[in-house]
Formats: sequence, C-alpha cells, structure tokens
Amino acid sequence: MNPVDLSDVGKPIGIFGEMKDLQSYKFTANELETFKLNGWVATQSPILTTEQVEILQKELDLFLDPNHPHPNANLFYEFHHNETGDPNNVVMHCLGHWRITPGFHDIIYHPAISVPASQLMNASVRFWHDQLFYKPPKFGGVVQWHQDYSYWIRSVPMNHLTVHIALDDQTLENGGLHYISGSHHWQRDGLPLPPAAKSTDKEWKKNLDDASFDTDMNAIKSVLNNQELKHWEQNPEVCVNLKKGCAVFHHPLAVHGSFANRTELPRRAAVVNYFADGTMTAADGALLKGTTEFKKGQIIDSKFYPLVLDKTLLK
Ligand SMILES: O=C(O)CCC(=O)C(=O)O
Repeated sequence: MNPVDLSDVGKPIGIFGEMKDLQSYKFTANELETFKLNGWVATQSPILTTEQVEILQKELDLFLDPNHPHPNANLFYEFHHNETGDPNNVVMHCLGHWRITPGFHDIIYHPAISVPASQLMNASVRFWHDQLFYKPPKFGGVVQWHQDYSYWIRSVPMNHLTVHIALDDQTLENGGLHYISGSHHWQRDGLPLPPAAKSTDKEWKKNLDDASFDTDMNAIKSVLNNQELKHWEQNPEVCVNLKKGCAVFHHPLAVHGSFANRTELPRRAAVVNYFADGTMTAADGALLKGTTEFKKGQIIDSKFYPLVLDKTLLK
C-alpha cells in the first residue's frame, strides 16, 4: 500500500490522462445563468468516462470495510462508517481521501471542474476539502437538508463552491441529490441559516468536525422564516437525477439534501469543495484535523489547500 501523503505532490499525478485545452472546459453563458438563478447547475454530459469512474469506485471500496481500516486512514480529516448512527439509515462519509489515493487526488485538479469553478466564483480556485458519500443498498440513509456554508463559516469571505460528482446514476429511489432552487438567495446578512434545533448543542461556529447528520430530513424547517417556507412551497425540491460521471455545481447557500437508498445497489458520490484564492480564516487554529495552524485573518495557503487553477490562464 502506498505510504505516501499525496498532499505533498502539489500537482496532478496524471491518473486521468492528457487534458484538453482549458478553454474547452468553460461553462456556456446559459449554464452560468442557470447557476445564478437556481444556485446549482449540472453538466449535460459526463466529465469522467466509465473507466475513470471505475477507478474512483475501486478507490472508494478500499475505505468501506470497518474491520480493515485503510493503512493510511490516519490521513483522513474525518471518517464515519455511519454518519447517522442508525443501522437502517447508513451514510458513510469521509473527508481527506485526496491524500490517500491517486484518483481522488487528481480529481481535485480536473479542469472539467476547476475551470467552471473559476467562472462561477470569478476567482482563482483553491482546494478546500473533499468528501465521499456512500449509501449502501437497502439501508442507505438520508442526508438532511442543509447549506454547506453552515459548516464553513470559519473561512471568509463566502466565495465557496461545491462540486458533486455521481459515481452511480442517481434517482429519486436511490437517494439522489435534491435542491431547493433559489434558496441561495435567502438573505441572512451574508450568513447561512442557524443550526436546526437538533444541533444547537454542537459548536456550530467553531468547526466542521462538529457537524454530524441525523435522520430527520426536515430539521432545517425549524429555523426557516415564513418567507423561506413560502419559497420552498412555491419551489418544491428538485431531484437532479444526475447520471454517473456527471457533476453538479452548487452555491454555498443552496439548500440541498437526499433521501434514503432502498434499492438493491449502492449510491456513491465524490465531492470536491473549493474556495476563492485569498479566502481567510475567521479564527486562530487549524481548519481541518492535522493541517496548518493559521492565525485569524491569515490567507489560507499551504500544501493542504493547493491552488488548482490560476484564473489568468482562462483569459
Ligand atoms: O450525497 C449526498 O446526498 C449529499 C451530498 C452533499 O451534501 C454535497 O454534495 O454537498
């Protein structure tokens, strides 16, 4: 097994082969407009071939057996075999695998996601962290409605982006990703929604480590005001029905979530989170377990947060 910490590499290893001209990965004006309007936009065609998806599926499989932790498991920022704690609603969720396997390392640099990310943030793109979501067959659990920036307010200003890549076809039945279109416009003075009643005991403002899921899909509704509830009623949740190898990009305030997987097959997804180059820390300390200690107000820049695309290259 590879003993190397891939955060030391600082560039793609080359697992996905030759890349095309950067310009060819740009989103169209229509796609950019859709993102502005809805807070999310999905690619029309796969960004990864079937073979490339298989590389990532195999790498994910290396992490699934609770009895045989990966030899480099110490490099994860977080690892939960079941984030919900409920055996009938299982969601495996982890952060930090980009340091462990070559495919998950290289995906963070893939221009099919970094180029549109640069357009959507209008900035050079810095890697924040990655995530895997695995919902097993039959007992796959829900991911509650949430806004990603609720877990990230220790990095400022808010110019972040999430890219969710389907490693299986997603459907309503297998717990495919859903959005509340337009929810990214809900205004809370630049802050995300406060934590739902169930999680007030968590040190929400401090650390992502404190985030955990629950099986109450609708907990978020307890903190919505009448206007937001009305918006939701008028804009019911949309299942993206993302195809294997396709990606959906979403705004840090876009409310999203997914229902249970009761099908016979797993539902797997790889997520890459970015922020704009120049993003700063809002408090002293490390943003993720075992990473650089920063002072409040310091620009986030170290081997754990590599620059994946310089925006001037797109001119
Ligand atoms: O896989 C899921 O259902 C949740 C994904 C998610 O929260 C995300 O992509 O930000």
